[in-house]
Amino acid sequence: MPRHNADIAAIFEEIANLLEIQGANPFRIRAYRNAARTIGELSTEAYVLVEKNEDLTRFPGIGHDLSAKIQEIITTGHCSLLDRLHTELPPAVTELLKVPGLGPKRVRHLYHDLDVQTVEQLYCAARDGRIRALPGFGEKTELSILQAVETHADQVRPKLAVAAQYAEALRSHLAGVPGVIRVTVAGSFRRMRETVGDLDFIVAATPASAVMQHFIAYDEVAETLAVGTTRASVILKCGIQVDLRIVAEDSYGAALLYFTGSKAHNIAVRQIAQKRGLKINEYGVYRGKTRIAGESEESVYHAAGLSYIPPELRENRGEIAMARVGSLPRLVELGDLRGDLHVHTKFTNGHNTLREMALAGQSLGLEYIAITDHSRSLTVVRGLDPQRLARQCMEIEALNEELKGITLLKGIEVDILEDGSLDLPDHALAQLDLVVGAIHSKFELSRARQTERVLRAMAHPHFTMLAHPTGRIIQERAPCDIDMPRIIREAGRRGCFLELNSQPGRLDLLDIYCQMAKEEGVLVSINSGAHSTFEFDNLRFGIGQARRGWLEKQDVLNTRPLSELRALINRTM
Ligand code: DGT
Ligand code: CA
Ligand code: CA
Repeated sequence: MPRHNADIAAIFEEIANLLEIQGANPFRIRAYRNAARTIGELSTEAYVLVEKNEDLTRFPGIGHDLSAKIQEIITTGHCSLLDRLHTELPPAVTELLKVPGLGPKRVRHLYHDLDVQTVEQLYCAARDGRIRALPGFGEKTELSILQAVETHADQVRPKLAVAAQYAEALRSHLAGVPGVIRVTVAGSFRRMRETVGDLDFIVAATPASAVMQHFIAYDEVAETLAVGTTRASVILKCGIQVDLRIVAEDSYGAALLYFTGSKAHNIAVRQIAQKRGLKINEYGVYRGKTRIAGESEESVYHAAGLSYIPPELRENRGEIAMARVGSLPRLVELGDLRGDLHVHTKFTNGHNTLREMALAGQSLGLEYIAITDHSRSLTVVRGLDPQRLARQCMEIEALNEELKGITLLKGIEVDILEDGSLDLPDHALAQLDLVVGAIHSKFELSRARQTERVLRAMAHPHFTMLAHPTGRIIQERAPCDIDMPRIIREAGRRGCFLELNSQPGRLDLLDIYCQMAKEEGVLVSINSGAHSTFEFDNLRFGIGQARRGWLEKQDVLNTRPLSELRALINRTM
């Protein structure tokens, strides 16, 4: 069983952490962190690339040494460097780094001075007052460690895109078992929540099928928590729990509906059915003892007098009332997208050339992509100054002359500076088809100042779209404190747009704000923010978030054909 990208990234990340705790050379540590990021963001599995004999060193930050390590992990499942580090430091110490406020230096002290190796030991040491005496800690730090450990427990939900790697592999494993008729990953995964607690598999199989044995014997299973004839729970090696339910074919719909949830949605549907004298459970819909529905989800909803409700809407946020009167939205689909309005290239921190990105977009069936590299104040990625931007524009024009079937739009992801001004002069912005503004610094400003900052940027006559509007990174950085309802209204007034960035760690605009944008008539652009040709694939996660936000095709800017798009982004103010 080959290792997934998320596994490889996790190994590199762990190496970086262990090296950091050991006080190794910072360049060496950074090399592993960069490699973890590169591999983690690839949407094509590295083992597929290796099978095709693709040269991994063409990815930035992957030299011969790291490429060899990737191959080692793929073929053996191990990394000898990590194995060696584990003999020098207990693996659990890296867990300590996840506790907010603990960096490698502090972890080094905790380990060497107090022999603290696990989060539990950390908790005990803090509670016993042993930590305050360590150099660089003190009583206040001890208290905040105690509080951090107490809240640490709910930080472990994997991101949807990470869960997807494991879910899809296990899904095809089970689908190949003789006697298996259908397999669906239900639960929050099917509802496309941005993180998932566990994976809920529903399998329809013939009575003779050995699907349960195949599930337990799956070689990514680390531990079996419970196993019966129709249900089981296991923990995968990556730490994700999987619950399995095996059902008869004629109960498949009822089981799927039940285990897709959400719980609040299920309860509300059941109450409606009760008023019609019906009982719904995971086996079907019953009037008295007679089963009247259950083979498909549609049949269950119809029995309750509801139209079919797509999984992403099943959060009891008003979808049931709409299904009753048959006026649910027709949610946007991946195939509706005509273009992508946020794409990076080698000019800054992207991995591919303009041409490579254009061809990749075209092969996905896109009609246009906007090139939006970073602006100069982001020096770490060599952000564009006016001269380099002008050069990029010339290259884009030349490519547009040459390429058929795909159009590159000239854009920029311009930094919104602390005072709300844009990071490039007007004459540089004026030559562009669109200006995507984004915050990459000063996330901690007060609500009033942060809101003013963005409003001022949007008031700029060349401003087209606000990228990843809240700035949150899942489990890393909270959304910045900003008056989103006001930003959304102002975008509507000024004819600006909001991005829904599809990167798995962003998924920003958040679903609730998508709904708000829709109500205000502000179009949302579902963009990949791709840094390589492989990241266009992330658009499906952006689509998931948009669907959770009730967006329809007409609510999404980049479902428009190019000619209509041009009219919309051409601000005449
Ligand atoms: P997660 O795993 O925390 O991301 O969220 P879910 O929604 O996948 O929750 P999970 O795995 O606990 O259960 C899967 C579905 O099973 C859930 O969405 C609804 C259904 N379910 C679980 N427990 C109950 C329950 O006590 N009552 C009802 N009505 N449904 C339940
Ligand atoms: Ca679940
Ligand atoms: Ca579950």
